[in-house]
Amino acid sequence: MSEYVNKIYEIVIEKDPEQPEFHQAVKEVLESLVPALERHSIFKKEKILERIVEPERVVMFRVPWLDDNDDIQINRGFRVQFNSALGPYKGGLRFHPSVYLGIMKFLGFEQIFKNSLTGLPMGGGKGGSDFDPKGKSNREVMKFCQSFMLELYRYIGPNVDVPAGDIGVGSREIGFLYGQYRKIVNQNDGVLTGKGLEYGGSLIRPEATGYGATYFAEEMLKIKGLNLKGKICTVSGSGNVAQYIVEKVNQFGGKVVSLSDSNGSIYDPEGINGKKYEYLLELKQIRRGRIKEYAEEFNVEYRPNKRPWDIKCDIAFPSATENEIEKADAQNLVDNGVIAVTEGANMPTSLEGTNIFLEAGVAFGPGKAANAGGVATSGLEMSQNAMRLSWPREEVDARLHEIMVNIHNTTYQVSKQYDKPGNYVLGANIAGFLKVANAMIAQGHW
Ligand code: NDP
Ligand code: 2IT
Repeated sequence: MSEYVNKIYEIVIEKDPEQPEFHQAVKEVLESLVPALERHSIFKKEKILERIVEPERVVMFRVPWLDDNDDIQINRGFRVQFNSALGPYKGGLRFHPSVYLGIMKFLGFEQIFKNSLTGLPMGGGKGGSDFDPKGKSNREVMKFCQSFMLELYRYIGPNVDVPAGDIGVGSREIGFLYGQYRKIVNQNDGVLTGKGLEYGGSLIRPEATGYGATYFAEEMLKIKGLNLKGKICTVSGSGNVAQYIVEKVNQFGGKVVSLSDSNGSIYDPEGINGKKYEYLLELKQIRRGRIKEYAEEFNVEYRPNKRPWDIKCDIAFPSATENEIEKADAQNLVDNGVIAVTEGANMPTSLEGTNIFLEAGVAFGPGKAANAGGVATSGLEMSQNAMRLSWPREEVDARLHEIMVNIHNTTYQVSKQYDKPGNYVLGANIAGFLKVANAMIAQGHW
């Protein structure tokens, strides 16, 4: 069976040789699926792998906008509608200069299995642009979002495709995008998630990815007879996901000692909490400043161009971007006695890094399981919009918690069924895949 899987992988590389991030995401999933394909011969016969690695549809478009000097700027926009077997395409929009088709496809591919794991009826998709919001005025960001939506609106809809945020797309951008969508279609149908509370957003959606990743970490620790209390945690990134991991880890009695951005990291051995945490939220959410300012304000170590992975910790939460834990970083973490690694970001660990964690017996929560709380709560936002009501904070949080516990238990059970107890990579890939594959078979060849 592994020969068959290798053949599929070679075809993927041959078709799009310039998309290494997509190859990496496919490789990880395919390798995990080998034992499942041996148990279920129908998937090969139905050519599920050949079908699942090919997006159902890819839209690429020009995004022209006027900057503050009245110069015309041109960016490229994308929406990859990867798989709709389980429901409307669902997944975030990323605005970052590194965005190209290969990044969009890796994220869309991951999203298929992640959304499947949530148990909610959502297919997988992803979109975005190579636009860089950094250093742009509010007005420029609005102009860009309006132009982006002027094209995207044709391809989305509450029963078709429901985008949300990701890197560079937060509540400000979702507001501008939704305002433009409504203006064009004259419908208040909630087509984006992550909306503001005043116009159809859900309580807890901003916090959901970070809270969910922390709930997932707590469940992995529980299996080992441990919990987060008193644990030293390193977190990378300092955006939406990282911020709410810090809050939840503090609530569970752990201590977060690092954060980072694309310029460097900070090390605060006393923990990022209390007034320092409030400062962080203001710095990042309102002033849009750099993490270096935290180090200056509180007189802690700033480490230019350095990731946090050489800092001794019990739990690591990579929550910035893909491949931020490479082989040497993973080895550092293991050598320093890390117990668990929970991926807040999408594919932050390289394949070599992942193997180092798995071989060392580290509890390793892959992104498609550990960070699924964000999209799950987006699913809850869709439900509330459809019913035209809003649930209280406690109710959304309780549902999020229940979903994360279920994802943990499902992935753990599947890892046991396949004789690799505690291998959450295998568990998440097989569990996520089986549901999608069965739904594809049931709906015929298309
Ligand atoms: P934000 O834009 O809010 O924050 C991103 C953070 O990561 C910033 O601190 C940013 O630093 C840093 N970062 C981004 N790119 C790089 C890079 N190339 N190198 C180093 N640091 C980088 O995004 P989110 O917090 O929403 O997303 C973080 C990760 O979580 C992404 O992988 C995303 O796909 C994933 N994710 C997000 C979900 C969500 O609901 N938002 C849900 C599930 C996963 P800087 O400011 O310098 O760019
Ligand atoms: O990667 C992700 O799961 C997200 N960026 C969130 C997607 C969503 O639709 O909420």
